[in-house]
Parts: sequence; C-alpha cells; structure tokens
Amino acid sequence: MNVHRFDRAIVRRPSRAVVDGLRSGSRAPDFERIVAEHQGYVGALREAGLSVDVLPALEGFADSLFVEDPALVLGGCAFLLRPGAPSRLGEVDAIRPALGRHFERIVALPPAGFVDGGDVLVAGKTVFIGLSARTDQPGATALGMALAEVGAGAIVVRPPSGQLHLKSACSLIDDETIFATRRLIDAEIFAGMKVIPAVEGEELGANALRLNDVLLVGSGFPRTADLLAGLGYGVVTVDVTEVGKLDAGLSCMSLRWLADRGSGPKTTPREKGEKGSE
Ligand code: CIR
Repeated sequence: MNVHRFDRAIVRRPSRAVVDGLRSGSRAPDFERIVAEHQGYVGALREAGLSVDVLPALEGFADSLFVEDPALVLGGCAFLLRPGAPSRLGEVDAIRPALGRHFERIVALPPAGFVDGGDVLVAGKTVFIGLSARTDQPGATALGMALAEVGAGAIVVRPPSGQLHLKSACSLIDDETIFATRRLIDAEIFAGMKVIPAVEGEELGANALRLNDVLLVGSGFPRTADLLAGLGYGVVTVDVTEVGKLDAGLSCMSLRWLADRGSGPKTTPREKGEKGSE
C-alpha cells in the first residue's frame, strides 16, 4: 500500500474573519500570525513534494481555511461532505469548483446527517469515521455507502468525547500505524492496526501529517517530535500554534491525493507560475 504517497493538495488562504473562527478556548487568534503559519504550512507541503493549488480566501467563512472538513478525496474521487457546524455548510459549494478542476468524479452526500472531514481517518482501504459533535450516524452511514463505490470499507467508531474531531487525537503515520492519544487507544477503536501512544501532555501533537517521506509535527510539541524521530520517521516541524487556538492542526488545512499513480510524487515541488501559487 502507499497510503501516504501524495503529489497534489488543495489549500485555502485564511479569510480576515478567521479571528472569529469556531473555538472551544477563550483566546482569539491573530490574523497576521495565522497567515504566516499558513504560508509556512504550504511551504512544508511543497517541500514534501506536493504541487499545491492555493484557493483564494473565502470572506464570510471564518473557518474556510480548514478545507479538510467540507470534502474528502479518495480513490480518484472527490466527496462533498456535510460539515456539522451551520456556519461551515456553505464551504461545500465553495470548494466544488476547485475539486472539479482535479476530479472528474464528484460525489455529493445526500442531505441527511452531517460529516466533517476531520472525523475521517483514511487507512488504506479502511476508513474510520468518528462520531462527534460534528459527525452523526446518518452522515457517517451515508459516507460509508458512498465510499463503497470506490472500494473502501468504512468503520464507524465512537471516540470518547473531549476532542473536536477524531483526527484531533490521532493520525496515520505509515501504512499500518496510527499515532493516537492514550484515551483514544483505550477506547479500542482501531482494531487490526498497530498503534503508538501520543506523548502525555502533548495530546494535540497526535494530529501529525505524513506526506511521502516526511512526517509533519507541530513545533509546539517537541517531545512528540523527538519520539517520532527516534522511531525513524522523517520529522519536520511546522508552527501551528495560532491555528491551534481554533482547535485545528496539521491535517485540517489541506486535501491531499496522489494524482500521478504511475510515477509517484514529483521531486520538483515548486512549479513556477503554477495556478494559484503563493
Ligand atoms: C472548527 O471548529 O470547525 C474549526 N475552528 C476547526 C476545524 C479543524 N478541522 C479539522 O480538524 N479537520
């Protein structure tokens, strides 16, 4: 399997409204710092070998830089999801044209229930869908049925409450290994997978992002970076402190896929004059 091979990504520039993004904490993020973190993130994606389509900011949609939530790309197909926060539902129509530039097949979920992409962990042909405050059973069932069309099997799991999304507390760090918080591991939802426990006290560091030979880790989680580097992963740290104030992390800011299945990721990440480049 080549679950972590990617050569394309879509991201969206933060809108000025990002300072009013949904958050569980009291500290609002700073716009300029979010922009700087976003640029650093796009740079890390390119360094990892991905060609990045940077969409313009979507004013009026505070959380629209978190493109992982309104859509899912898998098996050569784009799925339009149904984000569970009312303020985010309009992001789906807004991302459709960008997906249409890259995918011939676009599948929209029926208007029943809700699913956020942050609750969807792709582990090869198995896709874990976590029920949460944003993802409900009808939404998860609808996505599971849609995924069957591309040969993927969905497992709906019920993680313990306490995190926004399933992937706030875990990530797939190689073809067979999930890196997850102790609470998630204790819930025994990842049957059949190898699981590495995240560092206690750095639980949000469990949202790492594997891209080709690189494993992105938030720079605010130094013990996590040391642990994963010690296990042989090619750790690269990226600052996501400010987006963390919006309960977001590394996976949330991109949609990623492998377009060229023949040759694998390009070795020249930056294409001059590339459409939408920053
Ligand atoms: C939200 O609450 O929807 C945003 N502030 C954060 C979304 C994070 N997305 C993700 O984990 N996939």
